[in-house]
Amino acid sequence: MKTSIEFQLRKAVEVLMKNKDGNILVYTHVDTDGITSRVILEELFSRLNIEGEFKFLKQLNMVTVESIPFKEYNLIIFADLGSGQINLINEKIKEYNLWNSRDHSIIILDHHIPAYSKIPDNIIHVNPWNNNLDGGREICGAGVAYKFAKLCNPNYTDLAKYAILGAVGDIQNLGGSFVGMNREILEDAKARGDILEFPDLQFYGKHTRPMFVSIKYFTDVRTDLMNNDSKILNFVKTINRRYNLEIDPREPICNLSFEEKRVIGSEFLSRCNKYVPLSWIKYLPKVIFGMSYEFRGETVMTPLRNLEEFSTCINACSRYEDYVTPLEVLKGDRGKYYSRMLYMLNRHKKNLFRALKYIKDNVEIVQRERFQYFEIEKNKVDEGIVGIVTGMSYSIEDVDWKKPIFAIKEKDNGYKVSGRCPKLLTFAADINLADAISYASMKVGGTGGGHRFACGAYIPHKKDFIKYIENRL
Ligand SMILES: [Mn+2]
Repeated sequence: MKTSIEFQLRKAVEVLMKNKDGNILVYTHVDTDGITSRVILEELFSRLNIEGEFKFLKQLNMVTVESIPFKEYNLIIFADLGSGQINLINEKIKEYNLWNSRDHSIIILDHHIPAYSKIPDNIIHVNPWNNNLDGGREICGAGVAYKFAKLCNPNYTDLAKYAILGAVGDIQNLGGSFVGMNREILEDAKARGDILEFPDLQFYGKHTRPMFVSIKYFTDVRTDLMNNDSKILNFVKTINRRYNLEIDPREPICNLSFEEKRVIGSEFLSRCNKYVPLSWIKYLPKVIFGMSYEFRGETVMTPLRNLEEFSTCINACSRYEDYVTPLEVLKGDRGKYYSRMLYMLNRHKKNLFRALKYIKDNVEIVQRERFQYFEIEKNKVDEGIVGIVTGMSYSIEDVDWKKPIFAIKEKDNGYKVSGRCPKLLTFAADINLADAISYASMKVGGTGGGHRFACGAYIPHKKDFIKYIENRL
């Protein structure tokens, strides 16, 4: 039965208020959801006149848990991380004799699948999965942080927009729009006039790319238009003639009228029909049409207007371990940090294209019955972008777009693995990459997890790893 996270949140607020004047340390994760969680909590603290130290934590594991100063703080908050490693935290609390301590508390505000652990009363664990809510779709880390802030003061709905950006970063709107608690949070942001929601095409780059480029790199369904400029131009020309329109394929999608988008979308849909198995056709509208989310306060045709593109800007920094730049831009900087973000975005795009070219030209795609994989040499492709590049590999002819794909990248001590799956396949087939990768990586002594459609792992050696993926997927 679904219950509410409110009860645990109330306890968390009580604990925060009790420790208002104590030493407080906040750890947040480093992706879009983690950084937006931090913005929400920093803003909350400043409004409540609470002093706190804030730190980013890329990964909580057996090594990094040692550096957490549990004894030195009255309250430690983990946001967008902690649930999966709750037993590590628990073990440390025991080791330091802080089990049920009155002077040391921990609050976890997370949405990742929790590890099971019997926890003492001084650990407050807020997580939708504990209430049978879907933490992959209904609320993200920043969403939990937002609910926490709103419980402190119901007028803080201006923070809702960050929670929605966090949810977009975690692709919680995979089905085309937001559901569950995300929907409520979205209504807060809309009521505030901060976020616009409207039906749109599901192509990437609606404010920053010419429309033909958005179509060119659409990989959720493989048609003859993929990577083919002249076919796309013909496609638009034919539509213009047939519907008596004057759509300019060099314009970004945001400049199309609703009617023009509808025509482009339905013509694209009927083209896709020819390329997908019969039983998948009914899922096509979901990958072509969906809701767009935009910050009303940002300028159109900039990379900050559309939330998906904003999240790319954050990744363009955070994937290279620069977390301060997106943090400052989120807090309003449009000077020094914003310029740096644009520079990083440009560099990021170049890196992605270089990495993709390397894979296209140098790497063999190994086909298995239900999936495919490739290996990346040690000094090729930055570790932070392996996952993104794995997803982009669907634009390579040799990659079978109807099967999941894994990339195995060699590191100094082991391998990083990323798995991706075409959107259409996640709707049409019962595929769970997170489950497969966490099983296979555990079998070889590593750790892994993620979502049904995107996953990652670190493994010490790759022997038999593929076999275990094969067994489980
Ligand atoms: Mn998250």
